[in-house]
Amino acid sequence: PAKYKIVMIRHGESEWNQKNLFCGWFDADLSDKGRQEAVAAGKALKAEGYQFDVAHTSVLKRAQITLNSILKEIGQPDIPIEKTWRLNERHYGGLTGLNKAETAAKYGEAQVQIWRRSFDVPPPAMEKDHPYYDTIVNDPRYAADPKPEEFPMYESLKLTIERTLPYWNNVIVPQIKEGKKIIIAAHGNSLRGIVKHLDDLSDAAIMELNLPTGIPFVYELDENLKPVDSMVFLGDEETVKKAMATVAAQGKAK
Ligand code: DG2
Repeated sequence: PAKYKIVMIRHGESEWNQKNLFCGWFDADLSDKGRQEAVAAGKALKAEGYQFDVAHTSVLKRAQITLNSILKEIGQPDIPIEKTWRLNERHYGGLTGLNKAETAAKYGEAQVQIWRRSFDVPPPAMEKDHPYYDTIVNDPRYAADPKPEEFPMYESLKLTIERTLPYWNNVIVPQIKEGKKIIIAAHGNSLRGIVKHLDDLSDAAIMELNLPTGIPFVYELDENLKPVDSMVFLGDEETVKKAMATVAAQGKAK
């Protein structure tokens, strides 16, 4: 039987999602549509009576703004919010800032699919002359953490999971076991990492999963934190399917 419940959400559409650019650690804002998605997510959670004791998010504003807007809608703007780079989006390396469709036209859709969805093939590294290198590497929010030796210049999903799971295991799991009600607002690929872990998906199976922006999903877990119910979206099936297909199609050459 289910003992625990946890809610997760990928941030609403960002300005870079809208422009179809690889975003990674670039701190893009939400688009107007993304802001609306965040409000709608909050209303959907409110309608189902969700309340939380603590929230977890990344250090990137698209996730934080989404979370704040949800907490406002459900009337809980003041609960503790824990922010960590370990929930950041996967670092898209040298692809950061490139248009996904243009990249597919240039390198082929198959290559872009490998960069976006393969489990362990990383994107090319972000070199020092990359237009966003300084903005990201010298961002004061990373002054203490991650340490220079663990600061990524690129990440595959595998590498993303290796830095996200310690946070899940060491910070979130103990809170779940204390009975805390938790919401996580994060990113397409940091959440795919958590989903892969919880559902014990194979490296091949996780390639097929595209998380839609701004639609909350719920896990019900048993006492051993094994899912009793996985990824139940708070949205009608048709809308969720369409939103997932839209994300998948971002890697088409047009
Ligand atoms: C997107 C995900 O991340 O891209 O970095 O471009 O969730 O922060 O919008 P998010 C990005 P894909 O892996 O779906 O291409």
